Amino acid sequence: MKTPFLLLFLLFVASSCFKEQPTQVDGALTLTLYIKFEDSFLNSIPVTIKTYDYNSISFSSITDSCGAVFFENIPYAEYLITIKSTAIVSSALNSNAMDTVTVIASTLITPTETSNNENTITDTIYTIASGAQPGLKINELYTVGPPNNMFYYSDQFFELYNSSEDTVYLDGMLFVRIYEMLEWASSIFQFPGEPLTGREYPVPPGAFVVAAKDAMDHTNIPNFPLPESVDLSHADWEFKNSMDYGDYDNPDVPNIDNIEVGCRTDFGIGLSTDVILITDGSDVNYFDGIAIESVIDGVEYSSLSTHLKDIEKEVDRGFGGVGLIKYSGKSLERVAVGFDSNNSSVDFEIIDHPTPGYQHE
Ligand SMILES: [Ca+2]
Ligand SMILES: [Ca+2]
Ligand SMILES: [Ca+2]
Ligand SMILES: [Ca+2]
Repeated sequence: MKTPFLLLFLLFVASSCFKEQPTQVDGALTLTLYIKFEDSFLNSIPVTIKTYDYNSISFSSITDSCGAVFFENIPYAEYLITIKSTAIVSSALNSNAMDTVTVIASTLITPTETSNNENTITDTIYTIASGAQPGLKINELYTVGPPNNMFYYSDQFFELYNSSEDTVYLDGMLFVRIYEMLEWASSIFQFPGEPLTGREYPVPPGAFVVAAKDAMDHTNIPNFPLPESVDLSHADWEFKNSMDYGDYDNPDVPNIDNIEVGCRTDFGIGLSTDVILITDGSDVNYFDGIAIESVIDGVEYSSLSTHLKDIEKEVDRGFGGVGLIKYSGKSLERVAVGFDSNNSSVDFEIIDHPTPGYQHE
């Protein structure tokens, strides 16, 4: 009857050796992380750290009232810090108010031999609003129409930009115009191809995509000169409702088509106030609203500073375009190409002339 006890004893020694080995060999690490969003430290935020150096060990903790989280005596290794949590942050529109947003972070921390002798690391992790991470962005919205006295605005277009390091695919993606909040879409057009899995319509990193309402040269319409309009005859895409027989169709430019049952009009774009989304197309059932998980980017704009938001703050914390004037020929573009903090109040500026396919200076 001695053997089982010996076996258990040996198992115990073996397992405890295995657990202790990493710290004995490479030393221990103490990690102190301060978690911030913009200027504020975030309390009560779960933080997970994970290393692949020792069979995927992970640790989790929650920030204290100072926004700090501590990991003591963990194996000396490189750690991936991940955060995804709702947080109460200062409102983008009213300095006296607070908003609830989802904040995210994903950062690698690598201890270096020069860190210091005690193997302690103190660092600050800056979270961003979910939706602000690199990806396909609505980079420019040209909505107001050119200077003219005929109420002409068919030269509207959107410009997308891929700010990520990966090719993205437009297959099956949606352009959605929102009437009020995600539950109420008022125009919904779809790129051809299979959502999520299609690979027909690539957008390489750093590439622009111009989606015109009508892909024609709007500066050169017979008997209707609009020199301050824009030539969109070489746009990458055009909105074309196949049930709207009067909707212009450039045969050389592929179409983004309406999917709303019974809709027979072109994609609707408000001149000086609206909400425009691009989604991954995984939710095409618009009757019960647009699933927020499917939203890739969303921009709200309004010419009026007193405007009340028409989209959830998880999509856009603010709105751009204050001061936009109808038929002024001006455009709304991100302050720097692809720059997105999920707050269009600071992400966008009004520019004097549209810049389809490139970023303004
Ligand atoms: Ca059209
Ligand atoms: Ca066409
Ligand atoms: Ca965004
Ligand atoms: Ca542009």
